[in-house]
Amino acid sequence: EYTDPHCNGKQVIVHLFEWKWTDIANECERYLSHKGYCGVQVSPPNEHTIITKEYPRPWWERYQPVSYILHSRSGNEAQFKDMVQRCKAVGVRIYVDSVVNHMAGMGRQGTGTAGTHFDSDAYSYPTVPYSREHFHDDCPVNNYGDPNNVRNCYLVGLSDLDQSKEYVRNKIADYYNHLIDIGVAGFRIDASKHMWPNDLEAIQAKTKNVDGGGKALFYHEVIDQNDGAIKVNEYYDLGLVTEFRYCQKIAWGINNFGQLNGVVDYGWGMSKSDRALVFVDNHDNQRGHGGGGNLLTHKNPRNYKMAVAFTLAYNYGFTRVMSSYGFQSTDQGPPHNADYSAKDVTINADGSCGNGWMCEHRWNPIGNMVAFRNKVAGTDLNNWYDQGDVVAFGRGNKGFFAMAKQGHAQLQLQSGMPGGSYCDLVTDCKKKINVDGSGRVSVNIDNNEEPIIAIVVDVFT
Ligand code: AAO
Repeated sequence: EYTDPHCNGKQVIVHLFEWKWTDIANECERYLSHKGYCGVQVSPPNEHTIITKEYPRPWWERYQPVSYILHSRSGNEAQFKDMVQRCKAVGVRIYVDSVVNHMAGMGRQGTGTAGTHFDSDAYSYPTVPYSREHFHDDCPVNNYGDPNNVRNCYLVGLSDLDQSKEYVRNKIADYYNHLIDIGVAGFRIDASKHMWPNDLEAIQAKTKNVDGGGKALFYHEVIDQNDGAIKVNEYYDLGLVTEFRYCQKIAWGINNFGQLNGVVDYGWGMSKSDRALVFVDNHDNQRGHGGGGNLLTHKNPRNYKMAVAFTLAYNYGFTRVMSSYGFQSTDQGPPHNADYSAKDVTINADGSCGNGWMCEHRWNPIGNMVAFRNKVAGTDLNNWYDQGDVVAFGRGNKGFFAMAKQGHAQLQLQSGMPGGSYCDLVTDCKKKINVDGSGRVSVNIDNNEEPIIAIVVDVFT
């Protein structure tokens, strides 16, 4: 695992995609801090375009910056500051999805969510300010085999900033430092693949230390599926890298348990564990927007729960859990009010969410596995077992995990754990599991929607 030094050993962040700042602050206090989540990846907080042309207020309007003013669909600067402080007060960090490769799409102009003006064809962003000399020439990214094309041209027509310019580096670093001053712990770097590592290194060098000392956590979005010129290891010195191949491997593995042993074998060139940001799906590929292939998402809940629970129990990478909203159209923005502001996240009596929010991060096989991953961090994988549709393994002498696609009665296995009666995390402790003095465990896995069991030290009945 990669242990972000600011997370006190906690191992999991959650992407609360398109949530408003007020709802995130509430979720930190009422749920995330109790479950041991390290932090939240929030949607881009900077001023962005207001798009109605192709679709009424698509989610992707937030990936077209107009300025670095902290006023977006999720709220204003005061609400953002309140969220950061309230989450931090309960030990939950905020990681900002930062869009610094580009500004708005060519052919767009008008005012952004903070009411400031822009005109992309004129390269006019007066609020930053950026003008023509701060952008690359307008060529399309159309050859992923050529690093110069990928990094010096326009991704899907988005006006491409030239981060080799000291002025541009300073503007981006100022944005990062403003957020660090507010108390943010790190950043997702959007479209990192489209920026030169040495430019990114120069920008990161200009950032302040975060509270608690040391640099912010930077994790870079680099889609590397072994089919382009740009490789994840080019970014290893800059922080973590998103490992998109894992999304496909875990989907295949859940469809064929025999493939789960050594699921991250390095034959696929996957990021080494201490640099990998690992996830089952993300906001793009859950809707076919990049990093494709056959994937598991909340739309296939039984297999998705097994995939995420396995990912949190396994010993690879620093993990990010996706938290979505229901959608029919792949362009559809968050559940919204008449003015297209995101609807409040409501919490039902059973702990699930209402108003169209999916809240996968609250499902027992996911939310309760965060404590498992935190407790077993640093331990090895042992007692691996996979026969037919059953997979099980231990983590040091701290934890034991098993899943069975058709359920399984009377499974006798070695857990590696001390004897005792343990709470099954997946049933939120309704099921107790005994480990005898020699570490043997006898489990019955029900053939239901969550055919999984997980036990961990310090969580006893
Ligand atoms: C919107 C409109 C556009 C319009 C544009 C500007 O959709 O028609 O031209 O505005 O006006 C998001 C949306 C975009 C949206 C954009 C701006 O997805 O549709 O454009 O906001 O509003 C590449 C990048 C990667 C990027 C991904 C979407 O490398 O960084 O495209 N992701 C991030 C964000 C994303 C956001 C942006 C970047 C822009 O997460 O939400 O876009 O800020 C290959 C390459 C990948 C490449 C994909 C693109 O992947 O390797 O690098 O990602 O193609 O589809 C297999 C292959 C794999 C391949 C994949 C394709 O898996 O193995 O190599 O298939 O799915």
